[in-house]
Amino acid sequence: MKKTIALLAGTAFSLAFATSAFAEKWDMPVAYPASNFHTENAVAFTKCVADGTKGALEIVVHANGSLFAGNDIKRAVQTGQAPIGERLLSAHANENPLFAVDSIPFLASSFDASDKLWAAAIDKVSAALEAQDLVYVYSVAWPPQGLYTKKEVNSAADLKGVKFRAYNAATARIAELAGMVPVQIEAAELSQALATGVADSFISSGSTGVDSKVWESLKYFYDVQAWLPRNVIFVNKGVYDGLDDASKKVVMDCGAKAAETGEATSRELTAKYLKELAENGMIVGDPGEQLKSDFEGFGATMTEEWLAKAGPDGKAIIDAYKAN
Ligand code: PCA
Repeated sequence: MKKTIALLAGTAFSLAFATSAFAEKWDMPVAYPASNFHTENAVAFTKCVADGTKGALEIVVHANGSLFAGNDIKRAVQTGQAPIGERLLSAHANENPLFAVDSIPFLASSFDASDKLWAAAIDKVSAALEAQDLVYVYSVAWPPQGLYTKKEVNSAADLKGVKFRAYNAATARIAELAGMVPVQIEAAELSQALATGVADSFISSGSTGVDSKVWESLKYFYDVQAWLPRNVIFVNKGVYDGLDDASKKVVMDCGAKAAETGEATSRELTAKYLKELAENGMIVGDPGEQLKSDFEGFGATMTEEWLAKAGPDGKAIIDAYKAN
């Protein structure tokens, strides 16, 4: 009996300690599955923060749009419903064209170019986020974007009338330029959309193709390498301002580390994902000359359109990018 009481007392003590060890707990909604490299990287970020704050700040990642659907995450963090979150920023280009600087076809189509472009854009993008009560923590680029189709495609003309899954305004615009029919679908619903014929084509990375096992519905992947969109991690400004200086520094230092390790992983996995698509029966290869030049034409049109929308800030970013 005595022993039981001692044991119970011990459990109560450790429970009390465990709950008081974390002075603050943040839920972190993300849109992609737990096994996705961005999500794994976000979890590593949360460990870094827990370690750095000696347990004073616990961040819990909620994968696959389970807490908020992808398209709702940014608003949830802006309004304080979630203190921190990860979102594909270009999906919010309707709020500010600067958010889509990473999704202009063929402007920056390698990791090195993507880094250069982001370095040119980051101050203005951060300021735009700050104006929406969001504090930028870090971002990681997806692998280069290619075209998934059911049938062989040699030119944009072959895409006419195809139902196309878009994930942002830029992908919807490409669909429009190619005479396809765009439908906006989150990655979490992609497998379902392909299986039920809601979409027969999309543009994304090998990463999302593997996550969604697209070989179950589609046959071809054309490695167009059109751009590298970014997931951005941000904190609600009021919540961030409420942290003490030491904790703020931990969050930012861990963010800088996550940006680095996340990109290293993204680079390293790019070829592996394409191999996995091929191993599962997909035909993976470069786009033919005509398809490539058709896409480059869309890129030229969309660069003009973006510059017209993004005004002097957009031009300053592109000029700085090209000057380096
Ligand atoms: N995967 C995400 C965005 C870019 C990518 O490679 C998606 O398809 O939703």
